[in-house]
Amino acid sequence: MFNLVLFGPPGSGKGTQSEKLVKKYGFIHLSTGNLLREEIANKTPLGLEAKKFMDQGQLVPDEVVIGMVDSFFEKHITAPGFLFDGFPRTVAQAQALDKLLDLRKTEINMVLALEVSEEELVKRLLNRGQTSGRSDDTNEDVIRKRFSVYMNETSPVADYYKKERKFRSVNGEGSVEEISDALMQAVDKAMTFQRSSF
Ligand code: B4P
Repeated sequence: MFNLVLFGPPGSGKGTQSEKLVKKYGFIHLSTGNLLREEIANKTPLGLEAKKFMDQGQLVPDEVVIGMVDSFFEKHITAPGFLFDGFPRTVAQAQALDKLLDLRKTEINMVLALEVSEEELVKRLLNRGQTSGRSDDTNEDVIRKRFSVYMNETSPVADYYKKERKFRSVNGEGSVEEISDALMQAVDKAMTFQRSSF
């Protein structure tokens, strides 16, 4: 089993690149953003609660997100490996994820971070907001708020994985194909290393 975290600020291309990685490696894609948007679309109590935070560019509380991830695992017991997209976003979420994986006798093998400048991120998100209908992408103040939340609450997650020597950065600017080639090279290398160490 190989478990990968795709890490990076809002709009860095996690969703875009996840699709390519899932297609190539057959990972089960776990995007907490997509799961939350599904809850909102279905007007569940969880979705209605989450929407209040998301519309303001805030993170949804850890216990809500962790509970949602736990039930996702229950539905995918025989998964060959997971691609975590937009999760974990806090150190508490990273610790909870380690515990959930430990219970299933597995672990995070690699964290790949997409590096993109803030100006490019704002441009991409405002651009997506014109067509996606996502309320958190249409207002530049909300987008800037999401970046400050990322700096304060999410960037410490990088240090958490750096300590475990699982973290690698990849340039997230360029064409979608250039970036996916770089990500796939890194994954191939880590998978080869994992196989040779057994
Ligand atoms: P997410 O759904 O995770 O979304 P994101 O960070 O905005 O986007 P992503 O990085 O996936 O960007 P994408 O590929 O789509 O989170 C949304 C909200 O949900 C959060 O703000 C938070 O409130 C809540 N949430 C989610 N997970 C949570 C958690 N674990 N804990 C608490 N709260 C949580 O790309 C963006 C745009 O760029 C697209 O339009 C794409 O076409 C374009 N693009 C991609 N690659 C490009 C490239 N190479 N060049 C040019 N454009 C590119």
